[in-house]
Amino acid sequence: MPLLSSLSGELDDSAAAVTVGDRSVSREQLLAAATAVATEVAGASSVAIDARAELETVVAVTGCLLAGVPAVPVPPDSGERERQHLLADSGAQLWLGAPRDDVQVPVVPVDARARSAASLPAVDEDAPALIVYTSGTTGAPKGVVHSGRSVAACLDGLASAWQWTAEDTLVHGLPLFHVHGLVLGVLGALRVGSPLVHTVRPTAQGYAAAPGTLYFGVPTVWSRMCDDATALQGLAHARLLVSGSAPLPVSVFQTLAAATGKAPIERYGMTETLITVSTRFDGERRPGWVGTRLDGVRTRLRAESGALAPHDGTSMGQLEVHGPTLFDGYLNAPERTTEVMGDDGWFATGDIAVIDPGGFHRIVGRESVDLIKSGGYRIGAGEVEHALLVHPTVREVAVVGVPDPDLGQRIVAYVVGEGCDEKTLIDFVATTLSVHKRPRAVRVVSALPRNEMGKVQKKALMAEGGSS
Ligand code: MCA
Ligand code: AMP
Repeated sequence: MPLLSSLSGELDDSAAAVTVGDRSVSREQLLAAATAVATEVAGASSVAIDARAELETVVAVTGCLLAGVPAVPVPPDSGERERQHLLADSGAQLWLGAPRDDVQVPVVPVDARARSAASLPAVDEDAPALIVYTSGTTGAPKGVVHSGRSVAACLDGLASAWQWTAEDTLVHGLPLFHVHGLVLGVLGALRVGSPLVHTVRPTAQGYAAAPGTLYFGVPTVWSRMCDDATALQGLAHARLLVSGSAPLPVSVFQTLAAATGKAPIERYGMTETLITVSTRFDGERRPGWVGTRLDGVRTRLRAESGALAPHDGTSMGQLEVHGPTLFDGYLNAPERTTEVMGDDGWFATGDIAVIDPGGFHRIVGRESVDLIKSGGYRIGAGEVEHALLVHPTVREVAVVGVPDPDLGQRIVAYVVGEGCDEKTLIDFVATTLSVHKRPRAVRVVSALPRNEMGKVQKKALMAEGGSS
């Protein structure tokens, strides 16, 4: 079934289908406004969207999908350098959003009240539909290309695992420029037909005030919720509390379960693979474990020796995944795609996992210390290091993610240089890259710890940073 097949035919105009903050549209209004966007963007090779937490972002993405034009969501907190990279690398021909001084391509304003009934040609479900930028261990963010077919496969797998139907109301406030908030949180609701309430920011108070049945959050959101007894009471009508994008601490799982009577659902995925593993509505929910394969997905473990590791619940290996939810490749970087995609169609996730004989998965950690997960955001250490090295006071730098009870990991930069000022350097990263990529702390040191080969010993820095 085409990705947006549920958004056609006779649509309900009496009920709010999508609410963002205090503004709503019905399904019929969304289709009319998105069709207006589709007619504007038709024929473009790709289109950038200023992906603010606003109704217009939902309309813009839907319009691009209806037109069969790849949508490139741009983080609204991105600094100029990162934004320019996304625009240049994606080759976006239009900018959907408010004009910006640094955006040179033609601007198309998006109006959630616009109405068009133009008939649109059928979309090729195998063609690129979304290009989502995500960080690697080094270099600038890479464009992850997904077709309508991979997105639909993921959403159908989740709907089946969670018994997610049009009777559910989905609540979340996650960013609309990543897979979690945009693909699951917007396209999922549109495909399943459930109303969406987006709280603009994923705060405990916002979630508590929005009566829904299905709530999405990253672990930081659930951990903050657990610190707010009143907010927890607001989840009384929830059917499912879903956590993903980073490991959910066992203590948070247990507090949520005890306070709400509902053990959270955990699911695991990546921008490149979409969601591949999840606990099921009618299945076991085990703290610290992320569940079983979604429909059509296969998984296996690759031991350090290169052989496959057994699924015995204790043997560790790098998790490899195969199935219909996988991306088509990195945009303009076939060599990077080859590094992670084998000829046999298996994708190497870079996550270390164990699988038990019943097919339950536990994510043990990441293979590389250079991919940091902070508040559910994926941040490449190399990208932040590169940004800092441009600053005139910095001579050497090493960026690490140190354990953090709220964010999972927090970004700490160790710098060697002359006249380095912590606040100046943090602000410098925030304005160059994205606000969420700035270090929480900068430690000025006389030298970085290196091994005899001259390589920086990041594990030593992580241990030191975690204890201070
Ligand atoms: C933050 N602040 C700072 C600094 N860092 N101020 C000074 N220096 C810093 N270094 C400010 C912030 O701007 C904010 O200010 C305030 O401090 C609190 O910041 P923070 O602790 O970061 O909280 P937050 O802004 O509320 O963010 C936490 C968050 C956020 C809401 C959980 O991290 C978030 O939205 N995460 C979701 C990421 C996500 O969707 N990932 C999915 C990737 P002020 O309050 O004034 O603004 S997709 C994926 O992973 C796969 C597919 C999957 O499995 O889902
Ligand atoms: P991203 O590309 O932002 O989608 O981040 C993907 C990474 O997030 C994965 O490779 C994992 O390291 C991590 N991740 C996502 N979901 C989970 C989860 N439920 N438990 C542990 N790690 C997770």
